[in-house]
Amino acid sequence: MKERLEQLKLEAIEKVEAAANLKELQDIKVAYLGKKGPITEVMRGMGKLSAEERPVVGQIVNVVRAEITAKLDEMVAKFEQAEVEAKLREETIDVTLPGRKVNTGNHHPLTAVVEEIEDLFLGMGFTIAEGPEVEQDYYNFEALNLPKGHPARDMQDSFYITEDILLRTHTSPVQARTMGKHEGKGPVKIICPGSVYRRDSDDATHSHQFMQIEGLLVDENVRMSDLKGILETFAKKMFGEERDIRLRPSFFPFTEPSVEVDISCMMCGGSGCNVCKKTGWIEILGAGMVHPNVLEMAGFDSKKYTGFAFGMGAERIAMLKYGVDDIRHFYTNDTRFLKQFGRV
Ligand code: 2NL
Repeated sequence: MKERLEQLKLEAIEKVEAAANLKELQDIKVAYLGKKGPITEVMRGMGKLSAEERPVVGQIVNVVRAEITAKLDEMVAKFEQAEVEAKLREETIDVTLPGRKVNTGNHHPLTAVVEEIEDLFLGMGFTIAEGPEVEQDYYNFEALNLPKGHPARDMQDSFYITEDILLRTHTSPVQARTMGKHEGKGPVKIICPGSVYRRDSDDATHSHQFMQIEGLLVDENVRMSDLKGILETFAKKMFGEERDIRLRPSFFPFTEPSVEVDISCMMCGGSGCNVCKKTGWIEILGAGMVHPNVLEMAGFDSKKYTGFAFGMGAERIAMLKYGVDDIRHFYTNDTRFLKQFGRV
């Protein structure tokens, strides 16, 4: 019996040493030390032994069990250690690898320019007013001293929806509506940015849809010199402190007198180049004193109140500021163009 136990022990230890993984070790444990294993069987047969033999064999069984268990534990620990090491190797992070760049968007250049202009006028005490893009004929034309039959409201030039409703051709109707809300009391001091629509063929300098920014100041004692001061500040802030402005006589139905406003060329400083067509000056906007008819139709007493107004195309300002040579770039969404304006 003693030999049988020694034999079993050697056999078990040999198998434990040859085991390839934790699962095999578990199987060996069950096979040799389990209830149905050979060692348990030997113990069951101990009843047949004599009283002298019993403790001797019992002792041997305990030693054999202890030795097999020790060997098993040793091997389990070895496999577990190997498993941890493999896992660590697999999950190594190389912190020196370069990071992956996140694609970030940026403002559309037109949005950036409109916001810059808004901020500038907000800083001078103006507020921002908005209104509908689908507008009534009355606010788009009539209230701006453009009565029926006026050449500027030709069907050819506007997108009409019904006889009485059209896509606004300028943002002036927003100003007419805002003045109306003031019930004849000043001051009104607003800028109106927004999309406008004109039935026109698109080319490098014309777009059937564009962004207009208009400004309006109505109060007692508003004079042309106030307009000039505001526009000079705008020009310098937008195109550089070295800029000068000049006003040339012009005509708009809603202002009298009307002017065209030029800035000294920011390319050549005024000496003459291709951008300013050798004149030293670049036109940036139109303006004037609000026509008395417009004030009266909006409910203001034109003997008591005067006002100035101006209007500019945001695309034109952006083109001059960033040297863009074709207005269509703003609307064709070529990312090669748009990406150049990150963080403006
Ligand atoms: C231009 C010129 C201009 C105005 C817009 C205006 C508005 C009211 C009353 C009087 Cl409610 N005037 N707006 C005045 C002068 C010029 O725009 O070239 N825009 C692109």
